[in-house]
Amino acid sequence: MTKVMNVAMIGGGFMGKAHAMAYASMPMFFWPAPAIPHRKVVVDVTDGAAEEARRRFGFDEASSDWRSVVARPDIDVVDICTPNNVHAEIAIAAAKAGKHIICEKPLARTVEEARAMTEAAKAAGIIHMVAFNYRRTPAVALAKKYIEEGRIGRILNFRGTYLQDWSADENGPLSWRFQKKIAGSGTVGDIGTHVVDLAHYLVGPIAEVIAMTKTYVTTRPIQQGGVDKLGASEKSADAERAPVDVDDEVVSMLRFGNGAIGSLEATRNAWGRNNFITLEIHGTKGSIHFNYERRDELQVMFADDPADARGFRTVYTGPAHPYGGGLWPIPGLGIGYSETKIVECFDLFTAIASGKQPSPNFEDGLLTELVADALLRSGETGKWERVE
Ligand code: 4PW
Repeated sequence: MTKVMNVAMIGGGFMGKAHAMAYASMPMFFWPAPAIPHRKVVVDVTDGAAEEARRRFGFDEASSDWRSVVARPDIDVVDICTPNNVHAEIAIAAAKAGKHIICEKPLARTVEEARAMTEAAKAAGIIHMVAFNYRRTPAVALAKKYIEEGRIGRILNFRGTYLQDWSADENGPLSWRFQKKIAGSGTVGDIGTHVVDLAHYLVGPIAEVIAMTKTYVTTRPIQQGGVDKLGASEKSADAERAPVDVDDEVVSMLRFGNGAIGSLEATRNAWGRNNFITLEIHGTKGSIHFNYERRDELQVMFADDPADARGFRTVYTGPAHPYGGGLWPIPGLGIGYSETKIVECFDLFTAIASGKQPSPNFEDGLLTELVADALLRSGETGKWERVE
């Protein structure tokens, strides 16, 4: 009989929605499932918000007290879907209580917090995961497979971008994502870290970076109401404004430990770009290109194709590709954001069932934080900074 495991989800906002859908759907896709996640308790900041999340997301119970919930003996997995400022405190308490943990990205606000979380998780011997979901897109996992098989040879260059426009409007409110004390950093932590995770997954550890960081919108209207809706939040040119103390954009060059070079750009101020994660990887025997806005597709070029047939071809991911057995039966039916979260959930419970750490786990999340820290430092110094 497949084991049922009780989940306590802390945070019932945007990520809570994505994770709750994954808990419900994962066994419908991946069967037999490694375990059946049971939506036991959802926690939010007030009793009212928690109760609303309970009804909406299908949990048995609601609570506004995460401390008592993570200590409950009937909870197997703690899922941290909160803003970044409480990741460390919740994760360390959950680890001490012996719970498996999935934590939304970035792992923490600072390297120090990420290190403390990693040490607590390792000391507790629990399974831990950071929710960098984009590497779970089947086309990205297929790129990884081609690279591991040597199909594009030795990697020479990685170009990664993550471009959005939801913060380009200067009257978008000063949500937690623009406050260093809550978010840790701006674009670098929020979306740049996704590119770092993809670079580490596909190429290997980044050893050194040089970066420019820039804050374009230096004050924003104070947010009315507590809910962060990214670009869909209400805008008000007349509201009182307060300073933004995080970066809007990062443009950088990378040196990888294995000798590859590359670049990373991330911004939330690029009008017309939505979830424009692009990867282009050049190797000695071919190239790979991926654009998340066309996430069913992987563009590949193999240099040993006959000269008259050389060029990028489009592979539509489906049953023949990573995770294909659990997802949809023919290529092109459509991979979405939800599917990446369902695959993430499958990998988490597979790790719990097997006792083998998944990737990215907290150690990988800490490495990503070290790169984020180097990018921010280089943005200040204008010099190459080592990832220490
Ligand atoms: O992690 C990212 C965010 O914080 C995301 O995947 C997209 O951009 C959605 O919200 C923000």
